[in-house]
Amino acid sequence: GVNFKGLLKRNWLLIATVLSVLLGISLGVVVREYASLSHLHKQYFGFPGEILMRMLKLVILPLIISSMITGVAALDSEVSGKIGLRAVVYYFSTTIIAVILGIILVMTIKPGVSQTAEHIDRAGTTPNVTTVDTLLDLLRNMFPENLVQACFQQVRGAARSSFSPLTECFLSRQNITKDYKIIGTYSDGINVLGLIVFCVAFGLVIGKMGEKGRILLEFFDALNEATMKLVQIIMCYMPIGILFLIAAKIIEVEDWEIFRKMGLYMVTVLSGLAIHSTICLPLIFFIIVRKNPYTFTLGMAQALVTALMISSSSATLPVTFRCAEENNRIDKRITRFVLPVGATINMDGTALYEAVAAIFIAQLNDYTLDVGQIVTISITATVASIGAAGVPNAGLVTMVIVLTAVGLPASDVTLIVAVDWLLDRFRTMINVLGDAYGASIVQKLSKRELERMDLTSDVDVANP
Ligand code: DAS
Repeated sequence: GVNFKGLLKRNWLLIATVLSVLLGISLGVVVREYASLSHLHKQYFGFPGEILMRMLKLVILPLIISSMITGVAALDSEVSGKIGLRAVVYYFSTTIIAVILGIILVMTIKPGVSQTAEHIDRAGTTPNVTTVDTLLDLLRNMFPENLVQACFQQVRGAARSSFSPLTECFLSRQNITKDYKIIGTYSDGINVLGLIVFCVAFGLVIGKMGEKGRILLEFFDALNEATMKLVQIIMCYMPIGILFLIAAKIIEVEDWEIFRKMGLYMVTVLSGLAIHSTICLPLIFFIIVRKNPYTFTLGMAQALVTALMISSSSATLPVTFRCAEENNRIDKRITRFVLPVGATINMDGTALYEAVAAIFIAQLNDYTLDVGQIVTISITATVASIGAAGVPNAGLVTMVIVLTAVGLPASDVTLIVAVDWLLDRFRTMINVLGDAYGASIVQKLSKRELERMDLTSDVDVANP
């Protein structure tokens, strides 16, 4: 028979988290109905959740640095090159599949055809961001000019001047500070992409240094272990944080009516995400890894719930690590290398969402798209998803690129802002799931290299 006690013991955190989500929702509904809280009190109410977010964000920096450096240094440069290439191929192909799926769905369901844009409020003016700008920005971010600065929020003049009144308005509505960088991969003030590029280079060099490099490697390895221990402690606080996070959100939302108006659009996005995560990704996983994909998804449950609650791939990263390594037993040499990169550039959910939203807006405007424009949408949606940081609502902001590329009024992102807080959660969840599947697939494809390394290396730093 099933050992219920054992099951309960092993999954207590997951069970507690799911319960706290349900409890949080009910608490939110009750407080909303029976108590009228002032703005200040609403803020106090969300405070325990705020602390959770702060703790998760806190560990991002040491986690990314230590895991990337040890991840790369533990492999030899030839092997890490191969693994990196495999990861990138996986990221690209799954993102494109997600985009195509989104396009097919939005063209069949046609959520925007029955209603016109006039029915939904619009405001703002057209900003001016081109695909080239985005790509250049992405490259610039890869090469930070100052390592310390890359760990802080940093806004470059050039990018700043391309902010439009709309983006400004959007940012203030989302309570994002005015200086927040729109395009690129800044995640809560950390230039994640820049750090990743630096750590890869640094790790490669350390790996080649032999005995002398060993001290550094052991240092970062210890840092990594210590950080993961901290994560374990933070996770114990998670149920409480999440309870108040979701309750506060429910109390705060002003316009529930909009969900009825935007129903079909939301159904399109959500069914796309559902199909991608329950059919497309599992199929690819099964073909390559030959294991039950749903057991794998279940192993990621804690990370998925976290992503759903906090809408940020970067802040979920610590939990993603734990689930991938502890529950799904993915090799640390792979996760350390593949997960941080995935959380930054691999966003299937975001790409799908961007394609659907762009075509939805075209439909609202009675704007017929030709084949060339649809291809443009698929390419720019992919670029926009790579460029989006792993923070809440990032995908909505990079939407502007997709819209301007096909000549739609970029200000029309305001049409979909109101429901974004909900869609954001779900697409972030799919982003995280895609990263995890990716790590497992890359591990399977790199089996031979990993086995060869096990034979040759005397002491295994990654898996002591
Ligand atoms: N919420 C972001 C993430 O962390 C991306 C997005 O806004 O689409 O994955």
